[in-house]
Amino acid sequence: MKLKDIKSLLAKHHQEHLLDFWPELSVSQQENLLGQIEGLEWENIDSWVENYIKTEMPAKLPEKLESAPVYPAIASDPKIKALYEKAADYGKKLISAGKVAAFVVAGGQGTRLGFDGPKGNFPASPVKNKTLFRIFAEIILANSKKYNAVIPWYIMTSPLNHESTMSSFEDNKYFGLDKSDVFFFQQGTLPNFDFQGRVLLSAKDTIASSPDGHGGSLKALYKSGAIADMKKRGIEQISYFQVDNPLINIIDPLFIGLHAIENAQMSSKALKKAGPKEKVGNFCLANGRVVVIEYSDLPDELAEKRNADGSLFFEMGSIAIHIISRDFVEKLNKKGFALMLHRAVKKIPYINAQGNIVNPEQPNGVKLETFVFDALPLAEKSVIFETLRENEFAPVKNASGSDSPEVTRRMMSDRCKAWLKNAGINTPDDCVVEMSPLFAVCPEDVKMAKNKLISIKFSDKIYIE
Ligand code: UD2
Repeated sequence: MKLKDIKSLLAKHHQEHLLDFWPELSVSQQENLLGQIEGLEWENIDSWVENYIKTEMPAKLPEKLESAPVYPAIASDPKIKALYEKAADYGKKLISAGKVAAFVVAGGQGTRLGFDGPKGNFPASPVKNKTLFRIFAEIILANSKKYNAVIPWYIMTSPLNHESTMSSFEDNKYFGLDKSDVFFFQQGTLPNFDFQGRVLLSAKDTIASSPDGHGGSLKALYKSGAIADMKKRGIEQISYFQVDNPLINIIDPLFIGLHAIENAQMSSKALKKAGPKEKVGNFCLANGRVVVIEYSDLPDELAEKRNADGSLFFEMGSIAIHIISRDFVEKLNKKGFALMLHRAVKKIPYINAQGNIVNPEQPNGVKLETFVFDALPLAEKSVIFETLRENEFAPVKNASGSDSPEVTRRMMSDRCKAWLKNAGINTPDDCVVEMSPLFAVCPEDVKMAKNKLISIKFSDKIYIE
């Protein structure tokens, strides 16, 4: 585009200030800025400004929200039991046939934890201080060995941490994985705005922007060639998880099989919320489709609503674990789709009219992002499968208190102890246990290896490998 055309485009959308420092820029800086301006979604900017930036639109809730049907964690009904057996067998077949990939979204900033660098580098395990990335890599490696199949791992980063994430894999020799089975790609970004709807500059030649949320993964998977790579490898199902949860069972045959048998396009794991306002999304049903309403968007009266037996009406929380069919992602992208935007008011460093960098002490603008669970209602079929918190959810989010490293480490150790107990081995209360995923990824693995455990003397800290 010529400069003249750019100027009229900016004028049309009230963003002329983006060229305020034009005369001061070098030719390469000018080119850089023009490229960024051309890359903005101009067809959407005015509606974003009207609908998300200038005013805080209350979240639009569907008119009628019902609670969503959930497959229970523990099957007591014989029919469900039989279905679970069939599903687990089918899941194992898919994994063994190399049809399942792992996918972690790791593009977030992790500001709450106060950890410098990619969150995946956070040392999370209770005895060996293994990083989150190492734990996930070992879970994937262990399952590849168990099922004698390649399980490729797709890792979404963002411009904030792409290089540093790649280097931590390089520096650690891919944590034992085959480099050719690890695929990195970056998510997209969205511009940041001030409250008047003006796109902010973070430098005289740079538009302030931030990652477009984990919902951006559905487009980035396609754009990056990850979906094409999966297709080439024969991958049918994608196991989606977040970078903060080391208790994740990345390759769960039962969940994978249930999703596939039910012909679902996008399925979710859920757990019973710790209380009406736990900070997780709420599974609901609207117009026959599964939707997740984020905790902050669910009005108190609905969050507190109870069934006759006293249980919460919306009792199932989303823990951001999904199986997504490759085909679903491909179709969405081929026909075109847009997830709704969510607005976050933030302190955003910017260049003021005098050309100085300002680090605001109060929120001064809006960041926009999309959430992956907003794709659930786009799926014709979606399975929700309950899991138990102690088995599968111990995210590292805050430096202290709930969802802190301390809680995560305790839960990791407690799960190992529960698996040992299940195999008939009791451990002292004050003993901290860590198991290498290469030793066990599920209680049955521990039972099978029981002979190796008999001679272990449990001291205050023990690592089983
Ligand atoms: C998320 C869910 C919440 C619940 C909880 C479980 C949202 C809005 N809420 O809360 O319902 O399931 O997790 O732990 O998602 N990420 C990216 N790119 C981005 C933004 C995030 O890759 O642009 C990744 C990030 O690296 C992390 C994950 O998404 O792996 C979750 O991000 P978060 O920490 O912002 O989500 P949180 O804890 O608010």
